[in-house]
Amino acid sequence: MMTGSRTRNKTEWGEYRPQLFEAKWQKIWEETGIYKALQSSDRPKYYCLDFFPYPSGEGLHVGHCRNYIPTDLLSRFMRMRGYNVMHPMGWDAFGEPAEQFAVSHGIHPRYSTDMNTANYRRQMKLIGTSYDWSREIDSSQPAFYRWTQWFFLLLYKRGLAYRDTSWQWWCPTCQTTLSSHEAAGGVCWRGHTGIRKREIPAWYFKITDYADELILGLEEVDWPEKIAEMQRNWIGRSEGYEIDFEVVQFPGSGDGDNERHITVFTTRPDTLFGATFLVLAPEHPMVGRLTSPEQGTAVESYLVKSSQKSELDRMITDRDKSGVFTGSFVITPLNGEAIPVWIADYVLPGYGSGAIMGVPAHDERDFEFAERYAVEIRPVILPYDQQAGEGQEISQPFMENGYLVNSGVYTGLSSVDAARRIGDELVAGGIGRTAIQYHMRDWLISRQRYWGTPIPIVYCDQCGTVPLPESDLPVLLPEMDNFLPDGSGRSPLARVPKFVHTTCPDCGSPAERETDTMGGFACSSWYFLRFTSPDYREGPFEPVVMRHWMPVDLYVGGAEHAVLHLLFSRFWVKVMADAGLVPFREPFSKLLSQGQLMGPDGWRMAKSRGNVVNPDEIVETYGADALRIYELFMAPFDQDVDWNTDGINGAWRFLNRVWILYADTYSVSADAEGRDHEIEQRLHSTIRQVTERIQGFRFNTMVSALMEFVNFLKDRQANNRWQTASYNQALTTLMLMLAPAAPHICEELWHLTGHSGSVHQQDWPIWDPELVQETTIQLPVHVNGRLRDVIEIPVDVDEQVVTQIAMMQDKIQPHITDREITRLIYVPGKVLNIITGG
Ligand code: ANZ
Ligand code: ZN
Repeated sequence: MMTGSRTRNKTEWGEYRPQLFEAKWQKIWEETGIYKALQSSDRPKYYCLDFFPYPSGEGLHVGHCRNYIPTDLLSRFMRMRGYNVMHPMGWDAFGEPAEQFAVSHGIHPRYSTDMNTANYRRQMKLIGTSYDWSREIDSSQPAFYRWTQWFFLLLYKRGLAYRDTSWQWWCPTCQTTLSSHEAAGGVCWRGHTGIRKREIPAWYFKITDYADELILGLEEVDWPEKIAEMQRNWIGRSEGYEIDFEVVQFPGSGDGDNERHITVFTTRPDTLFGATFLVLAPEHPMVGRLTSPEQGTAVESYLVKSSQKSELDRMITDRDKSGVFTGSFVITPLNGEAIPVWIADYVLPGYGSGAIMGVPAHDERDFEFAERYAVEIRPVILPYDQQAGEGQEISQPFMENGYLVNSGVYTGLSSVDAARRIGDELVAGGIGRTAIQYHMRDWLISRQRYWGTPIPIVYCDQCGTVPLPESDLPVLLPEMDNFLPDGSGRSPLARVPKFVHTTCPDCGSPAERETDTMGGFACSSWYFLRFTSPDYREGPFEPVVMRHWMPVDLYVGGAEHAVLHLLFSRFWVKVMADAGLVPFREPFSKLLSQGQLMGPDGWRMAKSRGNVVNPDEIVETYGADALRIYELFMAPFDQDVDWNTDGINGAWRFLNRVWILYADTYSVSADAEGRDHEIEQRLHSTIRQVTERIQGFRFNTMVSALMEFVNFLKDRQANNRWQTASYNQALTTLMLMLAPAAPHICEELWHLTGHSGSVHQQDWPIWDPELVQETTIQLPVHVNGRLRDVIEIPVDVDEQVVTQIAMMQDKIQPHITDREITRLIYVPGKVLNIITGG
């Protein structure tokens, strides 16, 4: 029986009460600094990063934990695998949400930000995360934002930051500019009507210069295809032609530039002979010159009407296509036909040349427009299976490939050939050029708000726009009591004379500072570099240390940042690489997005809905380990799932079983003798499963492998076959395998069972291939004697389950649907033969 000095009996051991030891271990881990990443080490490095969180006033809810728990598990696992792991945490503290929170609580954002970060930090510790807190950063601190300003200057020096005055949405109620997304539907995102456009100067970053590389670089990284695809679509690279249409005559007045033609951008030159009208965006510079006196009033009122719509609204395809005729005509190249010029707001000013050729027979929007205004719809491409002349009545545009009709010498060619031939002809004649267009726009960075990084630029009457020298950084955000915007369209900083008035660093004469601040995406575009040397003062990062850690090996966060943060930071890193600052061109080697955790009612957790589950309460009732196990087990990592209280109960019961197992049976391994081959086989199979499932981000099945193993050990105990060295070895190894997922209970057990050091600093167990049982087998499936598929099945399932799995397979289904299954022949583990009748 149980012998040995370190053995305890069950009553001494006590019940599983995580509240008694979780906080204790958290404190010890912090004091002993076991999660500190080493600045230099012979171990291979592993940089595991969570998206930079904005510390909201509401604190963490259990949904956020679905991001932090898996990365924490992985960091712990990699440490045990012998890696020097850096797992840091910091705060994306600047920006409008933080400012809004401060406003609504009547406090200063500095104060509320510090309060909220303290709460986040506390909660993250509460759930047992292993962050290296010595690297904590806060983007709203001068020690951080001076380098954000430094990067602004870098972009400026490289010609990638410029100031431009353009029309932007403005909400008179909020007294600030809005992005086009925030202005969708002509209503402010906060519900205010009466928004209008306002011409405001702003700073832009030239991300479009990197459009091609931002697409190509996606091939180099291990990212979810869904997110890569969103980036490609957002960048929207499109190859086509610019084609010039000669204007017949200019009826209107306007700036007398000598432009004689209108250029359109098209991806479909093969449809040229089907162009029955030309359309200008309302903002097109030639609108005035092309408008005839008779059409003047109609055009004028149309321009006013369309200036009220948001860009998003104009792009939506199912909206009514409205427009107005200018009174002018142009000549279609190659066929010499005169076609009318219209103005319509479904053509956008910022894309291509802001003008299109309308081909209603082959383009959806042109089709709707032509139907509404009774413009001719002339098919020039027919499906291969349709005879020319047949079915002239068109009820919808034909947008596929086909062969050409009504197209002069090109008639009869396939549309693909025709596109090339017509394109070549236009280029040869000097009326066309190949062109590449991108949907992505330059990145507007100016915000007329207080709580952000000041832009390090001054305006001097003598020298114009002057970037500040590095030695003048940081430009400190001035203290302000009332930091609300005042409706002037200028940033609140403009009201601080001591901030605004300065001297020009070039000539010394009086100058004014830029008063806008940068949007928060500037801070998050480089913060991951700062973690490598958070206290470094000579630059944004210490170059040698940065090279050791970067790029980030694993980056985890929500998919909602797919085309914002994840694109902006790739752009900044490419600029840094071109400036020779970093030796890589992609910051995040591997990216993963967790599924969303919905409230118990199936809705997105929101305070207003009252369905937010708070980790504080869960930890208090069940302990942090139960929360962690539940969140890992609830669903595959990337799937959405609802919170369920039964689930957290189940997680607690599992840990309680583990606890009791040790309390009942743990004896010091040195004391028990004898080996048990079956236990060893199960143990090594489990090590393999757990290891491979962690590596594959299959945490839910990783937990189930551990549960099965615990059940197996319980059975052994029930059958009184546990007093062996093998059994004790299994218990010791189980603590190691469970430690990354449930760090507290394992540390407590580690010490209760007489071990020293931290369980988290032990080596990860390795499996002996000779002892690993195959857990699945490949089973050939025949239908009526012919091999149709080979399926993977668990070793120990019965005929009924095997048949069920087999019948669901895509390769089997066609051979059994609508047929009666007359016989099943199953040779266990060897073959399944399905015999059908009829
Ligand atoms: C004639 C045509 C015929 C077109 C046809 C399409 C189909 P992507 O792929 O997005 O680049 N277009 C060009 N500039 C535009 C603008 N500023 N606003 C709105 N639409 C614009 O789309 C390129 C196509 O979008 C172009 O090819 C043009 O319509 C339209 F059967 O030209 B197409
Ligand atoms: Zn000057």
